[in-house]
Order: sequence, then structure tokens, then C-alpha cells
Amino acid sequence: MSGGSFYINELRTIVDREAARLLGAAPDAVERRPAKGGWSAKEILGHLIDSAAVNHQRFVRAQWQDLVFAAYAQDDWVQAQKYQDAPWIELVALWREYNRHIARVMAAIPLEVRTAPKRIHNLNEIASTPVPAEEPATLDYLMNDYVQHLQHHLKQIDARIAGR
Ligand code: NI
Repeated sequence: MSGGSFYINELRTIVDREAARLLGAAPDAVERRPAKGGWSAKEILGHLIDSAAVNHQRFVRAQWQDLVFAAYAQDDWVQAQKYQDAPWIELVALWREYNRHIARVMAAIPLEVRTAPKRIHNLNEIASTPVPAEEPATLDYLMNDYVQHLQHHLKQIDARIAGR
């Protein structure tokens, strides 16, 4: 993984573009759950809000500790917060503003902190694309992984809205 900050600008660009686009989705389309089970578009965006909240803490804390963080029960979180009943416009606004803040948090972390290799980490457990426990990991990797995870779920939201 490069030590560049490409993913920070990528995050800003994606969030601004997608928030505007998501607001145009039909109300019934964002609540539709697939026949085979799984989250609606509202619930996937809720999961991305949870991911923002959890990773915001990780990114700030990582400056003073090893890359070892608690995992969380993703399905339980989505269900417990009743994202399906929340107004779409509020979910989109919260998701957009939270990610704008996360981009500021990322940009504020010095490059040498972001790229410092850490031998003690649990990115084999908490990263979307895991790092083997025996290989060193960086905060830079975890933050880029966050943006890739966000993009993965945005594609899923598009599929839900399109009825796939
Ligand atoms: Ni996910």
C-alpha cells in the first residue's frame, strides 16, 4: 500500500457525488429488501454510518496505540438502530457529513504516523481486506481499506435500488 493520501480525496469526491445521487432514489426502492434476505439500501447506508462511527474512533486512537481494535456485531447494530424506519434524507446527510469529517481526520494525521509499520495489530480480524497477523500493518492501510469497504457497499446500494 502506498503512503500517499489518494484515498482521502477519493473519499471526499465519492461522498459528495454519491450523496447527491442517492437523494434522487425512489422511497420504495430504498426500503426494498432482496427476496433472498439481506439489507435494504437504507440498512446498507446505516451499516456505512456504523462503519464511519467505529472507524472514526479507530483512526483517532491509532495515533497513540497499536492497531488493535474491538470488532462489532454488524447485523445486530443495523437492526438495533432501526435504520429501515429512519428518513432517507437524514441518513444520507449524516453519512455525508460524517465522512467529510473523517476525511479531515485522515488529512490531519502526520504522514509518518500513517505509514509507521506496526507489528502488533488485528487487521487480520477487523479489516475488510485482512492483513495476515504475522505481517506488519499501517494506519494508512486501515484508512484506505475503510474507503474500499465504503465503495463496495455503495455498489450494493445501487443494486438494491435497481431491484437486484
Ligand atoms: Ni460491510
